[in-house]
Amino acid sequence: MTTGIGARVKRKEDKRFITGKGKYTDDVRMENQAYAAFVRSPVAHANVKSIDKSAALAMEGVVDVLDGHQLTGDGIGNIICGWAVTSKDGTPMKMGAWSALATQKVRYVGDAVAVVIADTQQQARLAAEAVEVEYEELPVVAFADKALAEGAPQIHDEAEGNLIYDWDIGDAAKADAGLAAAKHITEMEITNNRLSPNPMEPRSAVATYDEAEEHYTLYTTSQNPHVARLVLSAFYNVAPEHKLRVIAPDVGGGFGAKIYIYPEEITCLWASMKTNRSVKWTADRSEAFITDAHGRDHISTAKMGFDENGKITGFKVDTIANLGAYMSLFSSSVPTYLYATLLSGQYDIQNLHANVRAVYTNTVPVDAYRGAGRPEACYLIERMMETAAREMGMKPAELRAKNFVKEFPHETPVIMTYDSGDFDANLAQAEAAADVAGFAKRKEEAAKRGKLRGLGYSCYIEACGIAPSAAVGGLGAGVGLWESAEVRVNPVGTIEILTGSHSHGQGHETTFAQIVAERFDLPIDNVSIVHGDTDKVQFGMGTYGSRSGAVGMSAIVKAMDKVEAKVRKIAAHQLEASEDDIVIEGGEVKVAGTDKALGWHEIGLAAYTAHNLPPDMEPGLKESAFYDPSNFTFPAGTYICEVEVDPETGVTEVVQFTASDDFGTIINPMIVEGQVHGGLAQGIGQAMLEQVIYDDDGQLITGSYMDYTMPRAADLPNFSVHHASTVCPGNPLGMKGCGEAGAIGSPPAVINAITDAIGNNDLAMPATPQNVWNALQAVSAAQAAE
Ligand code: MCN
Repeated sequence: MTTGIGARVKRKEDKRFITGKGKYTDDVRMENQAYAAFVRSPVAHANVKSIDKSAALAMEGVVDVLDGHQLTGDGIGNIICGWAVTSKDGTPMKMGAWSALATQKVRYVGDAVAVVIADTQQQARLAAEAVEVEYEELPVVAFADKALAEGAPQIHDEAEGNLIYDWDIGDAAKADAGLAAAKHITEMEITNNRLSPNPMEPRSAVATYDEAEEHYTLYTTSQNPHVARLVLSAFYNVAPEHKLRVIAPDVGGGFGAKIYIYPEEITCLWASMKTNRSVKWTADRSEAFITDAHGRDHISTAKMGFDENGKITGFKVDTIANLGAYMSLFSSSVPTYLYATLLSGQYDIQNLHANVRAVYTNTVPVDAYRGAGRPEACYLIERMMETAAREMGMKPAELRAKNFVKEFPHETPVIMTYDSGDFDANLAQAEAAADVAGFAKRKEEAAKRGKLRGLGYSCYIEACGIAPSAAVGGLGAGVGLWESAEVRVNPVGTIEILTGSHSHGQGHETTFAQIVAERFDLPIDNVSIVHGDTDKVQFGMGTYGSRSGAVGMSAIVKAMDKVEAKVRKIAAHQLEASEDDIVIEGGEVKVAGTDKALGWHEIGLAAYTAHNLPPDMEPGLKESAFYDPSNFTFPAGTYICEVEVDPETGVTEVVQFTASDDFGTIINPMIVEGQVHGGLAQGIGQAMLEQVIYDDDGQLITGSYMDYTMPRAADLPNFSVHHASTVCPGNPLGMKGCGEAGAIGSPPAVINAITDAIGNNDLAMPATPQNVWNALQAVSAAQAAE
């Protein structure tokens, strides 16, 4: 069986995962290990008047109780936001201070004020409850629109009226003119529900301080251990970089929530030095709900104008984005450069303007969650397109196709340059696979069973593999967005790939090995992938924004180019041939057209024995590369959802879901389909079930799986997943990212299908039976009033 590009190779890593042999952070047991339990605010906004540790300190097993004054007193820095966004009036974003342990004020339920270190987890948790904190409660605001209202409680002194920035993109005058010239205008208010990421493995940290070496080691659930080390060192002053090792071992899902360096990791590292004990902390599920960064939470109004032929004349969007109580690491970029820049969708829109106001509220910080900004953009534009088509009496697919971008590269008015795509091909493939032609019959049949059947589209485009570094730097990014790789050919010819990417479910150990096995025509088991340890791997940027394929694998290709060049030189020298005549195949390095050959392992050995290398050649066979892409990649596709609604109860079933995606060159179709399945499950979860709910006091109502509804297998149909790809011109493999597409493209398809079924375009996510039933009642009431 071939294991190269395009092969459905079974995931190498699954043997350890499905036999329970994965090694996760919580599996790490250190000598002399103690446990941390955080003392968290039970109220959403308060001054901290006093902390009485005496009862806790007297309890059995308690090593110490540490607070924010001690932490800041030791010079531990405030938590940073890594992307500077400038308001349209030229002022910088207004960021309030965030200390890992709050000193004077708490700003959300769950904000930590102290940490207990004890011999056992149970002792630490019991003692945390015995720490007496006196809070002077302050008025609370938990909702984005209310946070901007006059007289709303002030959350940070630095951000007057809770406004972090008021930013815009595009041309307002042109968008207004486009709307003024329109024959038809569709206007909508659209909310994007707040979500909790819920990776299967909760966040965890094990920190160890070696007093003799003045060295720290942190095992943690991170998607980017190198960036974690950099930030922990450069900004949080935990330790200089060369005195800090960060290891992200097996990580059980991240979905964005494990990009950030949270208060808990900082505190555990510092506490390990303070107590001279290894300190372990693992969130339980309730703690995860109140500490993991949430996602989405937008309120938008949008107007889209069309001419008499259905061509878009202008598009205007006004969005309020809730960033929670503090600005998390990439929070500022999500509703700006990852959202508004995608509002052109798959369409040729000349006149577009978006305004975004980001606000503080007394809620958990909000940051990137699978898709990050792009699902919000896709949801908005695809709900608008479907609604507009209905209002104008056009077929939704026809309206979209009329406005599709057809030529590439295409520059949008919101700074993106789409490099490739064939949107018509994806639409046609999805329509055929979904049997759209047979829908009317299925609807009729459903009606006989008393069910309302609906069909909804979503034609999504997204941008991933965020790049190039110089361009994103110009937009305010605090980091470069390249990736690094090292290819080590061992003396016996086996190969280790050291990558700055981090796999936490995406199957890198398989796909990365596939491109190496193909390139050097070797068995895939001769290749291993090393990642997630700052002591082993050179600096890298980590995994998020579906970048590991397009960026991480491109760095490997670059390093392989260098290895191959050296291999050719060694072989040409030893076989007395021209480098141009050397071919690498079947585990050998040969001279084309002759029987002269060396085994691949002989080349490896020759490089390290160095007995017979070309003059001036250095021994060894190891090369590294840094790859900075020239552009984002633009995965796109069409999703079609079919639902059945029970009009008596509002209960809705997704009966069919069809996807046609363009991911460029596909390395492993099985892994890619798995990625799409996972993304679809999360997107359908957002559309149908999931929502983080706060009450007016900032108390989290959905703090457990009793209240926060995750999608289960029974809630989902068998997905019908297809590919119609165009090659990405921006990277050597021609790949586009696939890790987020499902979550980005699916929510509008679901809601468009339900609104089609019930005959009411006004339906918010999640489409719970109650919401759907209410929307149905509104239709009946309107009919009765006519
Ligand atoms: N791939 C491929 N062919 C392509 C594109 C990708 O074979 N044309 C393969 C890649 O080699 C890789 C996988 O598909 O094995 C995903 O690649 P890519 O789209 O580059 O995404 P990343 O590896 O960078 O993963 C990040 C992405 C994001 S941003 C989120 S969020 C997410 C996701 O991946 N979180 C996940 N998928 C997840 N899957 C799991 N199981 N767990 C998560 O936390």
